[in-house]
Amino acid sequence: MNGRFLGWPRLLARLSAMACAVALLGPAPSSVAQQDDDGIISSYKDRRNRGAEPEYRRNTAGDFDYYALVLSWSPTHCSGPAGADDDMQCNRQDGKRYSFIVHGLWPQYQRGWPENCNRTGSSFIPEQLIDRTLDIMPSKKLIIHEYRKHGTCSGLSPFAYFEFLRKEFSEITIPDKYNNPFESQFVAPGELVNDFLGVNPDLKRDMLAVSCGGAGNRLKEIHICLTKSGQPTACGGNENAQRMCKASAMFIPPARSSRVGAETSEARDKAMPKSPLPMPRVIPWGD
Ligand code: U2P
Repeated sequence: MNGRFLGWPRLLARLSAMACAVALLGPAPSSVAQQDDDGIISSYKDRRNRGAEPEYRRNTAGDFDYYALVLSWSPTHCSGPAGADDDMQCNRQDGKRYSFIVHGLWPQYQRGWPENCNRTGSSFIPEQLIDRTLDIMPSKKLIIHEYRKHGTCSGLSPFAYFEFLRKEFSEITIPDKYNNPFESQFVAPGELVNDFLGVNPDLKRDMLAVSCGGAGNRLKEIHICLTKSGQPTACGGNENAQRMCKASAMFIPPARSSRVGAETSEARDKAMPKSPLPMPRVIPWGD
């Protein structure tokens, strides 16, 4: 029989089968979540801290998948606008210089992360704990903020969290060329990862991620991923390549004790390797 001439009962049966198929297949392709430019599904991004995890898990102290130990390149922070308000780190009177400092130890879900968790016990950070953490996290405001936002989600007390953070940081060897360099450097993100792998035999390539940004693609941070007990482990979706540094070369400003005399274009020219290939365009920042 020709399909165009179905009897009423068969037509109704076909229509209801089609309705079931639509319900099972879900919404039309036009409403499927789109991948946006930083690599996160946009509908997921909007709810990454609110809805990415099931309700019972969300922002529950101690319930997360891995840690990111985040090391910040202090000279980049100090050469940006935030550095102007941060004399302890960026405008030292005692000549002390910072290179990689600890930004935080972040409990992460495979995608997204918990923050500001409720935990039993006080979240007050005693002054003496702040004072003895300043050598690796040189900002009182940062120490308090990081514990409230991330430390509470570790499930650890302030003492235990900062002790763990210090231990994990001390187990990472910083390659020599990133220890208080006097000169500007241009380094590809992959080269920085190789430098770390070279002096940290327990790390593998997928356990590290590099972020950059701002004028001349400055090195901002590296994430080193750890299990809950502090063993190096593969990073998760938060360190997805799309979200990290995509530049072919990063500008790494030198370590300085004060903002005065921020790197000049001559220093950058000196550091720029001579190559017949086009180099990244460096937009001067404050000189
Ligand atoms: O990226 C902007 C800020 O979001 C928080 N962040 C980012 C990525 C990630 O994987 N986990 C995470 O917590 C950081 O917030 P902060 O600790 O600085 O307040 C990051 O700086």
